[in-house]
Amino acid sequence: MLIGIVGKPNAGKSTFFAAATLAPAKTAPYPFTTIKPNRGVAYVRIKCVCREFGVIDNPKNSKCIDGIRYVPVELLDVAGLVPGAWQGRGLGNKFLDDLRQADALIHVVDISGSTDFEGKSVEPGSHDPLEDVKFLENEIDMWFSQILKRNWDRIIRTVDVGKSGDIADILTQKFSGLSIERKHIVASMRILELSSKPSSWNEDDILKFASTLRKVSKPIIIAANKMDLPKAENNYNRLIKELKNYIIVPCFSEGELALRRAAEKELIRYLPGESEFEIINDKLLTEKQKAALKFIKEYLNKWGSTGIQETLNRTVFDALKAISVFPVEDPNRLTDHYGRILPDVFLVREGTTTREFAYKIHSELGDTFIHAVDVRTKQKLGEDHILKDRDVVKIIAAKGIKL
Ligand SMILES: Nc1nc2c(ncn2[C@@H]2O[C@H](COP(=O)(O)OP(=O)(O)OP(=O)(O)O)[C@@H](O)[C@H]2O)c(=O)[nH]1
Ligand SMILES: [Mg+2]
Repeated sequence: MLIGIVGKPNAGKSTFFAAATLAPAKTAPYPFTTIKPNRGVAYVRIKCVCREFGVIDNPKNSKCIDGIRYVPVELLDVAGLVPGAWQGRGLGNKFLDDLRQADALIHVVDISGSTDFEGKSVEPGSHDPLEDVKFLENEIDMWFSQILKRNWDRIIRTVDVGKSGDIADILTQKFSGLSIERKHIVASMRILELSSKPSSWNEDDILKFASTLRKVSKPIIIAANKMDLPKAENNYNRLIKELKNYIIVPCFSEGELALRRAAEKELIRYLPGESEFEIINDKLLTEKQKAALKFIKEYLNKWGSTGIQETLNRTVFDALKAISVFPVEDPNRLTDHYGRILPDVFLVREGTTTREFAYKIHSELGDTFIHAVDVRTKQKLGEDHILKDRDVVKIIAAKGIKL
């Protein structure tokens, strides 16, 4: 799963990225600090099944701390987006190109309103973050609609000739580089009740289709960042009222980054997503660090967490509707071929079947799939069986494939 971090310059995208991944990323209080995208691994938190089965696990593709599994997802931090990016303004097209493979987008918004559209510092509260939400969506909609408009005459002709499939096939081809599937195209056409003859679509239909396709294929969740600054709370309350159907998470990226770095240096004990931390040794801290930690503690008391972990989890589980599935080779000992207990957990989309899951583990396992076994009930599951969240399964295949 690849999640893109987007937003205007100076909103705190790289700070969010660095806090979530602990990968080095340059951050600075001016626009266009990031030019080349940063790619790194972050983790979503889920309740592991180890306690339920009463085992001590040996995770391979993830981590387990105190019965909580941290499952990897990839993050991509890209350059800031300015109005007109779809026409090439700022670092426009490059930014959009970098996002092609993303499954979902986290929109980092400066909720304190202390940066303008171009990311320049302004009086806190003087810029309206609601405008940022609208402009970002519009940029991506325009980018999608350009892909269509540029090719529209050819799309009409290809559909008329009828050799390359129907309109959904042809549009799927046009968007194939953007991690967009046929089902997204079909769903968008159905929502808008669009005709299967592109010659009858007008300009407005194309725009609406682009916008719906964007919503269906690349869900956006809003990280209301810089919540620690003045004016942020007012703006946040206004946004959740105005944007009722959006997922909006209050975030303090700078605070999370400070906590993660302090935990790495063993100055504090802190697990991402927790509502508290513990100072290991007061004497190792400078006065400045103590003051910063005091400020962060007050923030956590008020907001419950820094919001970074919640943003990641809600992107994966609410926006992308993923579920977690644990494959094992030995259904009694819950081990893989090497005797590791509950080694892996995979994030897959809701609706994934056992055979599709087998393909996700290994293409050969998918090709030679016979059936699966539900480890809890020992029931046999056919290839079309739809998996549930936290399922533990054994895949039986024709050839012995080592998990
Ligand atoms: N007060 C506060 N400042 C923050 C927070 N997150 C980021 N910042 C500051 O905002 C400024 C911009 O942060 P970056 O992470 O470089 O922003 P960006 O969106 O990656 O910017 P570009 O790469 O230029 O597009 C830096 O000075 C950060 O320290 C936050 O949660 N609170
Ligand atoms: Mg940046």
